[in-house]
Amino acid sequence: MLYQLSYRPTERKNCRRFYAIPPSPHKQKHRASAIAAPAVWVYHTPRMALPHPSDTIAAIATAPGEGAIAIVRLSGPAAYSLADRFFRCPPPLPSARAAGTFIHGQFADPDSQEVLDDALLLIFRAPHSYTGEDSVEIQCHGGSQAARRILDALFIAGARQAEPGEFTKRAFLNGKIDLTQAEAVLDLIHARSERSARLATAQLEDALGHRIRALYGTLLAISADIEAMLDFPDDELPQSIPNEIGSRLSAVSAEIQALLDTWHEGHVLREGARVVIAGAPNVGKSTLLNLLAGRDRAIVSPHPGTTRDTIEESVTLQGYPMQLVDTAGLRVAPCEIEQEGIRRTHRALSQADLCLCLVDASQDLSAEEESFLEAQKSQKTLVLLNKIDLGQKTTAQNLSGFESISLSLKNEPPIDELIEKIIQKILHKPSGGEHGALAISGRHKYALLIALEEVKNAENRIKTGSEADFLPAATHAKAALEQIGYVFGKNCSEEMLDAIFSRFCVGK
Ligand SMILES: Nc1nc2c(ncn2[C@@H]2O[C@H](COP(=O)(O)OP(=O)(O)OP(=O)(O)O)[C@@H](O)[C@H]2O)c(=O)[nH]1
Ligand SMILES: [Mg+2]
Repeated sequence: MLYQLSYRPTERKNCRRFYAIPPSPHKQKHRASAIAAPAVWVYHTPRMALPHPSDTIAAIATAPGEGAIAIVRLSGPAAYSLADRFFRCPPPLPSARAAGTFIHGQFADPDSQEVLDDALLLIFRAPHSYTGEDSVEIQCHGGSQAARRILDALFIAGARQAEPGEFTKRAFLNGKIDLTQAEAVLDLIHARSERSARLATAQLEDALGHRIRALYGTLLAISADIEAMLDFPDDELPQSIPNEIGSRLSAVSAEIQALLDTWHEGHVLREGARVVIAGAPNVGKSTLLNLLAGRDRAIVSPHPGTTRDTIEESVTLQGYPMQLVDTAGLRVAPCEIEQEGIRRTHRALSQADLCLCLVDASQDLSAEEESFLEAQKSQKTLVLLNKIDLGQKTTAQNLSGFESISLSLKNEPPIDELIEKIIQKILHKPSGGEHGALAISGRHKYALLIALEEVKNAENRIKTGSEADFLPAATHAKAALEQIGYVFGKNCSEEMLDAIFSRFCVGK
């Protein structure tokens, strides 16, 4: 029931407005005119119970190894009492200090009086902390011992080792961030390029969550209006209402599709793209790998069959992380080693986000090249017509159905144009298309694909204008809402959250 969603007028900052039809069953005329009238505010973040709300958790937040400082995090109801017990400093006690205060002192065992380290203590007060709970951070000397000893002392005094991602999970469960923002924390830690980091930061700033929650709010309002239509006697419902709701559902589909279109970019920025360089022997594959890698990674020689194994190289092209894979030339191979290399080429091609198919354009296409290109028609492929300094017998006209670039990798190749084309092909972007500041992940894509299907089903039902179709339409709209809710973390199961947060490191 819509009106049972939690209503928190005092926390409007965290609320989203949505529209619904008033619930009175006796005022049908009023209800018809009230479609799209403002009704209630819905709190957008989940209010699940913490798995162990009384636990105070602790962990080392800095990476293992030698470094200038290490940080121990402590969060939960006993954070201040533990700080008071262990941290020796001039009065007042840490618990009496203001939030945001840094205190210099000594972390010492209160029983043995042994000083474990000279340290700084930083105070955070609920709800204005990372987790939303009372927390402290202890900055001690780096290396393997100081932080470990402090942590062990906290464990003996009753704190518990934090699970991977538990600080961020608490932030999510306490309503500090939504699930897209929690995932952005992980994206930022794993960012492989500046562009990946920029995407993660934008998501952390709520760019994606804001849009998804707006979508949820819009669909929630539509869903409420479909429910209200169910109470109308068939002959009294003006056809304009199903038509209007159908158009609003169509706008929701378009918004979901627009979000789905950002997946390619998100996939490349998060996981990197696999770009496989393939073609006949001696066409210049290794030359291309070396050019894009900016170093002599693979052996280049005029002897066909030089590269026999796959050779991988990580590069970042215009901020997009990529794994380049040079391969053995495709031909009927004379020896077993080369045959195995060609098998590996086919395996690499089956996992590729893009195939760069090189052709010696100074020659006609061979029968093998034609059949290889035929097989590549269903894959994302960019053909590079190389060696045009030696003349050009194969041109773009010989390659119907493929995008191609004519070049000479030996003589001032148009490297910027080539890289731009590679990125366009991988991202599914038209020439000159903008690269967005928002991109969904595989998890979001999965939920949004189901949501899109459900919204389209709801739209098809509503547009019939038949009363018998309204209930199925309402069911489809609800199913879509559930999926969109999963994206920002509404009503997620404990298993779903565990699967997400277990990918975090301990201390985050
Ligand atoms: N003239 C000319 N020669 C080129 C060009 N690109 C590459 N080559 C030469 O072609 C030969 C083969 O180049 P590679 O990069 O080893 O070719 P490959 O496709 O990796 O060959 P395999 O590993 O044997 O399959 C080398 O002598 C290169 O210098 C080009 O644009 N023009
Ligand atoms: Mg080679």
